[in-house]
Amino acid sequence: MYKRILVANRGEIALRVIRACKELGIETIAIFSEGDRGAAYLDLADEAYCVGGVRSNESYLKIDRVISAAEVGNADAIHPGYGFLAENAHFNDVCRNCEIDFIGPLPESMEKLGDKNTARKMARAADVPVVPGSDGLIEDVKEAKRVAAEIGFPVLIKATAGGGGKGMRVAETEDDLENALQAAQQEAAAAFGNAGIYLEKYVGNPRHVEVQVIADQHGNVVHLWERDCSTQRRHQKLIEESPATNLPTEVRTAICDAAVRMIREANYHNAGTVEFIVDKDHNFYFIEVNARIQVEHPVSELVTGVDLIKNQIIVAAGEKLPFTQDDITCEGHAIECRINAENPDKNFQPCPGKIEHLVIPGGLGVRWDSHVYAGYTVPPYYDSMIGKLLVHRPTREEAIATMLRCLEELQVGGIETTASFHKKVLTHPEFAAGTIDTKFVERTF
Ligand code: MV4
Repeated sequence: MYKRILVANRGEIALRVIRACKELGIETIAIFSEGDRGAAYLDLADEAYCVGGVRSNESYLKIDRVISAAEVGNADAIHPGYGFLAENAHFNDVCRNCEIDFIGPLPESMEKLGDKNTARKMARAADVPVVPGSDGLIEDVKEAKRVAAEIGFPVLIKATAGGGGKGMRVAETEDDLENALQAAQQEAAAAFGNAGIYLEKYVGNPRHVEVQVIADQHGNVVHLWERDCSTQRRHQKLIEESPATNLPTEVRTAICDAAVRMIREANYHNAGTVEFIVDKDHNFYFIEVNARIQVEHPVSELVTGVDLIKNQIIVAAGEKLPFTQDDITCEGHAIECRINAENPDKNFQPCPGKIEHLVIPGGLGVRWDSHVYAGYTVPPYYDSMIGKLLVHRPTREEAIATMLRCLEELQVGGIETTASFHKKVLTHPEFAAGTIDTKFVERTF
């Protein structure tokens, strides 16, 4: 097992990883930018090194500085958290060349999954349903027209280097196709340095259902059931829950089995997420693999009792998973609300600043994952999430009631947060009925 891990991240996920390491008896090295200097969670690490200026690309994204900190601190491994360098196959490869374990999949596996067209091909090979669409990348308008005529309009043009909703364009009719194609190609070239695009039939108002998996280096792949992340706004998730409500057990099992096949096909070792969209008839289609630990991983931890970060470290170190699929059951219902320093009444405008006063909810089945405290200043340079409020109760109804009680108790003085918005969602009849899809937020609020 590792002796020392460098945590190449900040905020709540850095704290989450430090906590897991402490419980495993592993020493930690934190890194911080000038924008995070003095943050209290840094004191929990055995060492902390400044890696540069406030901007991410001057600190957390600077590969040479992160590697230097790991060398100076004598780290055996680097935990990338989520965001920043977590899905950077080049960084992953640099770690390997420096003989520092990257806590994640092999660079080759990451590279293939990062290319959405390649991932789609792998899904097909694993007998995992994909949305009807092009066989590979689209070369020209003629080919786009041919494929679109075959699958029918509307179609969705997606960037192969995209993901998370970046670089997508809908074409409603054949007349839209040429412009949409050009726009998507230009956007993808500018954003990702890769103009490659492919085509899918557009699925209207889908649900977003993703499967948590974990795989070791000995061929063991286990799923930890699914999360529904349909409550999102402009591709930013707001609420996640498990299990997905109003989804028959046979469908849930079929999606989870498909996710395991995909992970085997990708020769993937790490915690990971296989993302699907689900239409109103419960047909499910593979979208992408997220080759990292995700923000919402605690939702699956609550319903299964599995510590994902500890097991992510265990499998990266080459040990076998300490459980099999038969050991995993999905018990009760878990909900997570992301608490962001944003003003929901001003178009979710970021609202950094000093937290003057803080009251954290508690009680049976309540979890608060956060690095903030009264007197902490939320810096303006990074993601606006200040904490994750989670509940785990026997039923969805009870989970909603407990979450509402917790949102009432939570007090974050001095800045605006998304807590007020969460109360509106959780008291909405459509949310209670569990008939939400990915258009719910923009349709309703
Ligand atoms: C789709 C789709 C409809 N049809 N693909 C957006 C993010 C990226 N991960 C995939 N996305 C979508 N792909 C087809 N063929 C609708 C979405 C989509 C979406 C998916 C999941 C969660 C939220 C979403 C919001 C808008 C669109």
